[in-house]
Amino acid sequence: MEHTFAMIKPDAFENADEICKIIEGADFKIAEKESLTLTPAKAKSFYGEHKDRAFFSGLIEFITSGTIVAMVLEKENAVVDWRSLLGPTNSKQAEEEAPDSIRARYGTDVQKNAAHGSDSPSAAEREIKFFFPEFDLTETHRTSQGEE
Ligand code: RTP
Ligand code: MG
Repeated sequence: MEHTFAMIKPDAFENADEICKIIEGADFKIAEKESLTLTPAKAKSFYGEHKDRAFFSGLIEFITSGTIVAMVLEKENAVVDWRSLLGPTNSKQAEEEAPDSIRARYGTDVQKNAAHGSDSPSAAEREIKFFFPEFDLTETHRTSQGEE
């Protein structure tokens, strides 16, 4: 069973419950879920790979502007399947190419794009540990958040 890291960004926080229903409807288990507001330091560390990009300061301002929901998703092929459910990075492009995707439905543009997904299994491991240091990646957590 594979795990990936998902984050609902501040622009879509008001739609978080609806997005979680879509995630579970697509056969993912939400193994961990936590709402929080990122500090600028934590946001810069999380998005460190983009530190030299022109959009970095705008990204940090956006991602720290409100509450986010950090989640661990569990499913066969979780990394690729979650990126596919998200759609293209740019929500405007997503509206054209993948109108049912989460970024098409809940995002606005190339920055305000509703949600994040790890882009590889190694990124997933790093990002899960970043938010949930105690999480056991070797275990299968068959129940959704709130159930036991
Ligand atoms: P993410 O990491 O959030 O899942 O998105 P991604 O892989 O599809 O895109 P990435 O290249 O990793 O970019 C990270 C986030 O930075 C913002 N961004 N702004 N203004 C811009 O041109 C621009 N480009 C990217 C987006 O919020 C993007 O998701
Ligand atoms: Mg990325």
